[in-house]
Amino acid sequence: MNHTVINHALLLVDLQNDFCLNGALPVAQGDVTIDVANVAIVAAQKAGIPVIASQDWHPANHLSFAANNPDAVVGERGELAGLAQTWWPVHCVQGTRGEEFHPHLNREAFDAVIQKGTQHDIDSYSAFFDNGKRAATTLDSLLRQRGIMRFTIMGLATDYCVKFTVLDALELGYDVQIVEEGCRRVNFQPDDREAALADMVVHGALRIGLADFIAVSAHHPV
Ligand code: VGL
Ligand code: ZN
Repeated sequence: MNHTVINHALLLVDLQNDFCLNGALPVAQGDVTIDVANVAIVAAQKAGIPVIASQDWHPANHLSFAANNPDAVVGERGELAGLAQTWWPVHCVQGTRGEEFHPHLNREAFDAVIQKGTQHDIDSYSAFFDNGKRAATTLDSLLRQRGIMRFTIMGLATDYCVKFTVLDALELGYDVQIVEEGCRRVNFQPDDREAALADMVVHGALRIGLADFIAVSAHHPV
């Protein structure tokens, strides 16, 4: 039989303290995603699938923080860098506990960490580009160097960083699978509800379960 080998990666989005219980920008049930990620990591390691994590990593003066803008209110929308911007509480500030990966997450398993949101004057939801697509992270080149055009993704939050990462990936030609139970929503705006997952699927992503990833990875050539 003639097998076409397509290299695969596991991409874990922003599994950091500030998006979990008692964090600065807690996502409801965000902690559940840590356990899901740890199970997926075991399956990935068995299959030789690299584990890549993104990390929201802002300087203290980041202008997406409501506190750094006169009149900005957390959860409301304004404009930043000529783009629509939701104002956030101060979160994931470099050098703080909030920016660190959740203590239960098996971070020793990470092959690479992609930091984003480091430019103070523009936000960056996607792990590929900032929101204005002015600058790219190293994620695309890292994946291409390894011949990886397919990845399974999960993390926080479904309606922001997962969604924007997935939409960029699809545009860049990646084959993307989303582990539904490994994602949770911020849901700040009422229209964020089901829209995020539906958007990703409409653009070509596949919704899968953790069990599907485990089954598929078992057949991945090491
Ligand atoms: C995120 C809002 C602000 C995320 C990051 O990781 O989804 N959301 N910064
Ligand atoms: Zn952020």
